[in-house]
Amino acid sequence: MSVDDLARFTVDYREADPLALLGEPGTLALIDFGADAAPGKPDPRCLRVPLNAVTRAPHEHWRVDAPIDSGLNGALRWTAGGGWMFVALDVDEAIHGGIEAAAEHAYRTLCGFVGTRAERHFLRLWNYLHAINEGDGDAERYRRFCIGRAHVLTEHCIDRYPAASAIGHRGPPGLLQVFALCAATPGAALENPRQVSAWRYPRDYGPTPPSFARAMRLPNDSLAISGTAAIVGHASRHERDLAAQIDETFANLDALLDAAMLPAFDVHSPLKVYLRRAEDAPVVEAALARYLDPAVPRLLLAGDICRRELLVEIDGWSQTSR
Ligand code: 3EB
Repeated sequence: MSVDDLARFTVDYREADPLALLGEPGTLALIDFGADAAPGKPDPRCLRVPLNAVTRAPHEHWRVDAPIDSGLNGALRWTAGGGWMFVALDVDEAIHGGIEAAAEHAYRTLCGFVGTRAERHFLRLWNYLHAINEGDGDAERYRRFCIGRAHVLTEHCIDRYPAASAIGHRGPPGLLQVFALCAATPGAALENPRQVSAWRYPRDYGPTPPSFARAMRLPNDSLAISGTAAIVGHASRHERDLAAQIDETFANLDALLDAAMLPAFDVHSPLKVYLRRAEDAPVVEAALARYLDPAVPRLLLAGDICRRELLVEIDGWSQTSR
């Protein structure tokens, strides 16, 4: 498939009734947020992310201008249309014997399935794991997750990493959720000039560096932005200083937009802001009001950042109108 054959793809936060959203033509995915162990809806387009919204809780609506196919493949759910694909998997660590093996299983399942599809290019991945900072040093669960993920990506010879986020949830213990946006044409990864590429982090941060790109230029020219925090070079800055971490995070986001030659975030740039401490919401919202146009859609979620000293992380999209 060539880029010109891809349908329009957009992501929005929507307050509407979920049934109405599912009824809209071209609904590729409908994501809602809540750490209570609500049973997933059987519709493969529906995904419950196990993070509580700190303020309002809209739905995240992925849409393409094309008819949708969907299905279940064991525990894996997928929907596809117009050259785009949503694929998601919830894994129970207890069945696999820990986070590292669960990450391997999740990535092996996803890579195996995606490799059979026309939409075989991973563009953007989300990883939500329980108790991400539990364990000390190289036993920390995030580091074990990185080992399992990297193992499978190496096996599948995926060395051009997609954009990603990895956040700790406080939902069901042992739940590892991984989901992705894929497409029939590849994107172009983009790194942040203020940051060392994550896959080149030195040994201090774990035995296997994290496998992700700072951002991915989608084939429709939108930018998928990875989880971005107060990391400069490879080092965390402003330990436990919320206001300074937010400033540094926006310096990183600005540098990324500059590198992508994109203007400031606007109404088409839905952002997620992950807060380690939900009670920081008022301070964070005030800071967001200083940095962002009021039209920028933002969703504050309670979640843990993969380094203990970090209090806030932001990911999101800068979308063209295509
Ligand atoms: C960082 O910059 C913060 O392991 O997939 C951000 C985005 C982070 C993605 C991942 C981790 C991941 O290193 C953490």
